[in-house]
Amino acid sequence: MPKFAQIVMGPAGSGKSTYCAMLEEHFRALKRRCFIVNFDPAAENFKYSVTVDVRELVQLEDVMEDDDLKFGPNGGLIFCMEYVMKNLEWLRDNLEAQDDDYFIFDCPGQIELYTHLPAMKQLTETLQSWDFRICGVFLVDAQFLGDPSKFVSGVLSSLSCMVNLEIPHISIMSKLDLLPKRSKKQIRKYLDPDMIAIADSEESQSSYHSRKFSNLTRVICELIDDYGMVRFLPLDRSDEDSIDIILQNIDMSLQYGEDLEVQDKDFDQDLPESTE
Ligand SMILES: Nc1nc2c(ncn2[C@@H]2O[C@H](COP(=O)(O)OP(=O)(O)OP(=O)(O)O)[C@@H](O)[C@H]2O)c(=O)[nH]1
Ligand SMILES: [Mg+2]
Repeated sequence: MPKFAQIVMGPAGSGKSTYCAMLEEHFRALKRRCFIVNFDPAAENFKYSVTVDVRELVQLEDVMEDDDLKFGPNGGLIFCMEYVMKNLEWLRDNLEAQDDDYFIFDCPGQIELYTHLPAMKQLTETLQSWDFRICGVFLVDAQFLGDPSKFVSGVLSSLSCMVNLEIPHISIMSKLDLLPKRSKKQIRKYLDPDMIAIADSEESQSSYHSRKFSNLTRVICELIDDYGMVRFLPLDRSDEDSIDIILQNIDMSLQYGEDLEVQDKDFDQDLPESTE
């Protein structure tokens, strides 16, 4: 039987850990089981129950206090992640020790991990080699997506993660509950965006002092539009349906439940024919 993993990624403070806590609650309501892996060596407080904790292997604080290493917080985190990659059998032992098969990885917020460093790619490839079906879940804070130029950079960060990891990928616009009602309505146009209209909008045109950059934005928007690869799912803490829709989309990418259906079908075939 395959195992399943959501790899929860995104910039610092985008709401990754809060999303994991919301999922835990939602799974409980659905009477489904999931295990959350804290994959952030710098994390301190948790709003969910941690089943596997990477800090048992390596902690950012120890790395920064080490007189030989002398790392600052960012270099220290990269060191930690490289250390984890060299010790993946630790992860394997800890995942195998659990008696269920659905894991959620709460990852650190250093954006370079998702764009060009090898650690996340190594993680996802290794999980796949252990028979995991995985889905990348990339969160971007809605408050930073509200105007065209910021939106383009949010889209590009999510895209660059998708291209780097080459796994099924879901982009989430998080913290919608923090937006005032009027902005909430406005931001909906960014969920399934018409990139060309966004590039040509007055708002976009007037946000650049230089024609060169507004033209560049248009070309980038056209490219994104051609590939049709960007769609954000909204995450609104005040709306229970939003987490449900997100989970349904992820389940579909993971093909979660299909094996169960096959088993049910096999079981049905074994039943004696109805005598009605
Ligand atoms: N209102 C609201 N606040 C949120 C939401 N998601 C996160 N926050 C708040 O935003 C802050 C950062 O959230 P985290 O979940 O810790 O973000 P993170 O992406 O895990 O952060 P790092 O791990 O440090 O990169 C916290 O104060 C959260 O309470 C949300 O959906 N709605
Ligand atoms: Mg976090």
